[in-house]
Amino acid sequence: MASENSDINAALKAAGESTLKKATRKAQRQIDQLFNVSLNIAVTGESGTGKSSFINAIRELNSDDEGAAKTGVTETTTEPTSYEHPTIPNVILWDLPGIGTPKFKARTYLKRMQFNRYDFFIIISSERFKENDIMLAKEIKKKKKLFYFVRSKIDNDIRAEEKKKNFNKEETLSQIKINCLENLKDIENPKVFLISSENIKAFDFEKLIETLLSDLPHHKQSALLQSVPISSVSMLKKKVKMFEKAAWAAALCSGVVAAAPVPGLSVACDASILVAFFTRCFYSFGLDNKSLQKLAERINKPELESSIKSPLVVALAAKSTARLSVSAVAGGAVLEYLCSLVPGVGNAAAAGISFVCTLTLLKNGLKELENAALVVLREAGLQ
Ligand SMILES: Nc1nc2c(ncn2[C@@H]2O[C@H](COP(=O)(O)OP(=O)(O)OP(=O)(O)O)[C@@H](O)[C@H]2O)c(=O)[nH]1
Ligand SMILES: [Mg+2]
Repeated sequence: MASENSDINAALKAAGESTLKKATRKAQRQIDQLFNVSLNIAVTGESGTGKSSFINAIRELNSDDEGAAKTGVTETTTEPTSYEHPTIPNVILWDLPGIGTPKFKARTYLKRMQFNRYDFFIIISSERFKENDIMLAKEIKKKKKLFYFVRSKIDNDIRAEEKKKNFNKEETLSQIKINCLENLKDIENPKVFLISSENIKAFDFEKLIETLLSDLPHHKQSALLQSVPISSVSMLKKKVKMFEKAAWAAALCSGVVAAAPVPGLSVACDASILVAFFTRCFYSFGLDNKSLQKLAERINKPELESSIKSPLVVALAAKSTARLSVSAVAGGAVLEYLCSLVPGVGNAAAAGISFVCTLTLLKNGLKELENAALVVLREAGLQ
């Protein structure tokens, strides 16, 4: 009984709540947010500026991959097209048609695009920002929505400048940014990011994500963070921290404080939550087969996948759920392996183990996935 109580106390402490009922509710809310909060990203700008390419790059798809946005073709659609993130389906990128002629009022445009459904707008230009971009930004501001300017195709600028004598990359980038800011002087504190969709992880990509993370409401931050490509160790650490913070909630939701049944505790909550939790980490860290194969091709290291020795990665890959949900059927191999991470737990008895044990199991598993992702980053030269 004493150990049962100390287990409940540990759960209450982790939740910062006074009763198990409140703690469980909080945990359920947190897990629901982690898995299901929607994030709608609007990408707009003139034709040919690289909207579709940017969307594909964020989704880590090549333009000829299945489900990728078509690039290099002038699209005639006047409607927004939505693209679900391939592994984090609650994140949707919207490819908006260009604003068109200056006569076409920004206000009408936003109304037609149903501006209210977007969490923020990315306004892309591949040269100077023009009147349309500025009008649009002003109108978005009036609607109290967030907007960011992306100056695209930076790789092209660098390539062109590289040929010149006295080329200095930082100076070139700084000059491009100064020019953008000059174009946007009618906008108060414009946020401008220099991006290449050919090499999404370079230039200002990380700054863009950091800015978004600091501007977005808390519950939206985790959707963004889960879905973005990992460009550095510090980005990976941010992802790890997010999952670490949610681990107590996953432990509690898995119903491990079963010794003291809680009225209102959802019966749907069981060990499959643990598998769903790790499956999210697995995709978010880019450890799934598709992501690894793509990266292996890009960096020309066909042996990349075999450099990952983690049994947890192997077990999660074998489960190979194309889609995941909280109700995902618990993968036996995954659970069995997870249990082996905590001494004394034995084989797949996850449903019967304590809160403290489950939390340890989650943290150990998370550490293993982090280490696997670090190997990938090192192989990709992104350390
Ligand atoms: N080098 C380089 N080329 C890019 C980049 N982004 C886009 N492009 C190229 O620019 C062309 C236009 O890109 P899209 O992504 O189709 O542009 P879009 O804004 O979607 O164009 P519309 O759909 O017609 O409005 C394509 O040939 C892309 O390959 C980039 O960051 N670097
Ligand atoms: Mg397009």
